Amino acid sequence: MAGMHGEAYTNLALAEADLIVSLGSRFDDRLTGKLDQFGANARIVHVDIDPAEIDKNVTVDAAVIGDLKEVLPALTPLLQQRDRDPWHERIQEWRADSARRDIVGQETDEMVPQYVIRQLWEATRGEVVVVSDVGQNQMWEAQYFTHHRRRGLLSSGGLGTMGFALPAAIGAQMGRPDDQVWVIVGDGGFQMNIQALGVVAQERLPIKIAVLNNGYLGMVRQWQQLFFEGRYSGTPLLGPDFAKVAEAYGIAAFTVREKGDVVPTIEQAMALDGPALIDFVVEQEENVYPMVAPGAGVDDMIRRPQGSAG
Ligand SMILES: Cc1ncc(C[n+]2csc(CCOP(=O)(O)OP(=O)(O)O)c2C)c(N)n1
Repeated sequence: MAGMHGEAYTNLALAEADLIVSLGSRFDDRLTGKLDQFGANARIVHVDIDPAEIDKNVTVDAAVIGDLKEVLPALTPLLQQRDRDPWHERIQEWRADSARRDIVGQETDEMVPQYVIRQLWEATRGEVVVVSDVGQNQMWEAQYFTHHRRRGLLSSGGLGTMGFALPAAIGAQMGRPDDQVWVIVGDGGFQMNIQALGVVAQERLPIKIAVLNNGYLGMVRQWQQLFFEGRYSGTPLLGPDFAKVAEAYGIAAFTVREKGDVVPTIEQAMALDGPALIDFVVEQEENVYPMVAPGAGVDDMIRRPQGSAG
């Protein structure tokens, strides 16, 4: 992932690349950062099925309009093999700082949300369909859950619509009845479509729901903390007892407050035949890093403060 919450090495590579080939991206502000700095050292090739996307945000050097299924097989035979080892080595060096994904949360007893997601990945080995919502939970899912299966992740990437995850998971579970479907959602987004638990119960869909409950509209709180001097206006969130709500629908539910209970509870939920909800009451003020501040260049990233838990 590149852009505002992309990996540092991806953004550094974008900033230094001499050629950027974009396959179906609309170059929105969350990817480009400061527009006039984006791809400043690069020629840009833009492949897109929709001609209206070309030169909309970023002026490109070459555009190809078409379906990738046709464009890629036509273009790839024309490419010449070249030695790019030095460039790849450079990227590997930049990449070193993302290695902490494997050890996240080990230095602390606090239950940080990144740890919960990493444990979900470990427990499922990624052999599930994940449906993430919108906000910090969505960014951490992208950073800490490694996907190797086709169509293993559904997310509201374009419009970023909070409340997306639970209804989308209902569709995913109906379309893929043999797969385990996990929802990863914040306490804010979950409350936007919490009534869909009724459909889950009524249709007996075995969806597993992980609520990352930080008691805030976390993504907005993070902006308030970093760019608005900590004025938490409208972001603290009084939620219901999510486990009780789920139980009221006849759905098995757990509340996890201690780090040591994360793995056993995930395993318990996975072993159930029917749906299950886990309310992870996580550390409240964790942030997503790295972060490109709105309007900054993509290589100008705010890094995780030294010694912080996640
Ligand atoms: C329907 C809708 N309203 C508002 C927003 C703007 N927005 C983006 S993230 C976010 C906060 C999300 O909070 P929460 O669901 O608790 O998740 P967290 O960021 O804490 O993981 C908001 C309000 C949005 N994307 N969609």
